[in-house]
Amino acid sequence: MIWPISVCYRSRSVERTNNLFVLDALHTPDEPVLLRLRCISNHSKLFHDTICHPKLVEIASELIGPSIRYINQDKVNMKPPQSESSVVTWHQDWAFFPHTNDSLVTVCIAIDDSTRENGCLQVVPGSHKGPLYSHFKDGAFVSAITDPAFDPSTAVHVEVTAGGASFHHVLTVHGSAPNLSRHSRRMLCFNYSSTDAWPLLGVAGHEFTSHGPVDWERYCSTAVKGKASVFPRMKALPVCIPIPLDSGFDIYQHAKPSVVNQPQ
Ligand SMILES: O=C(O)CCC(=O)C(=O)O
Repeated sequence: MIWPISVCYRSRSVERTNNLFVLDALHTPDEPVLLRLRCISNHSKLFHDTICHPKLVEIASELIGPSIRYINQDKVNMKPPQSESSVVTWHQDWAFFPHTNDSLVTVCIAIDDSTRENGCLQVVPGSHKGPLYSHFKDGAFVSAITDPAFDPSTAVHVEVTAGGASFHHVLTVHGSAPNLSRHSRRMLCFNYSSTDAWPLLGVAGHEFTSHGPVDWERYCSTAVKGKASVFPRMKALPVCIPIPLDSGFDIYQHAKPSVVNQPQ
């Protein structure tokens, strides 16, 4: 895969995390250190084509149904070598983007070999059956499970060689440990939903917001297979609305023991 060097290069002029770049605390203009590229498909045709790739779409379709769209939440997660700050705390994607039903799947594609040593994805098998754990602390959404009843002891490591992919359900509890190895760990994350799963927070647009108006054109522009639908399928499931966001909303910035156990 060709790396979007021109996109990354732009991070040199950025001093704070923004809608595109999540910066590591060590980031400087001379030595950029990025933790995440947000909504990269809006900035790079290569990534947009990847999200629409027929093979990926076909597998997603086998899992969630014949008509699917992607959610504008795609990203490249990057764990620099020997970086304590690259923990992704335990969470369920469903807490971030509730829909009218849970026919949603996340695909993670390894750009580098993803191993225990460099902080590969970890998932809790069976957690897709629920419950939805609380991601709130002191009345604010903190992007991490805070529920003291949550027990990560059955989590498994998902080691994937470069170019390989793993798929997990939107309710699956997952996270990842810091990269303590000497090699970087980069991974693409895409989210697909059935077109009859309507987002409760609106249809996010190309400008990347997690909440947006219900806009038919936006909705259709993210369809990758089958038919769009204006008849949401409803399923009785626990949901939460992820507001108010804790200031500095980002999954990495809560990687501190005061929030919850972290992936080891
Ligand atoms: O990068 C990882 O290890 C996990 C990514 C993830 O779960 C997320 O970004 O929501």
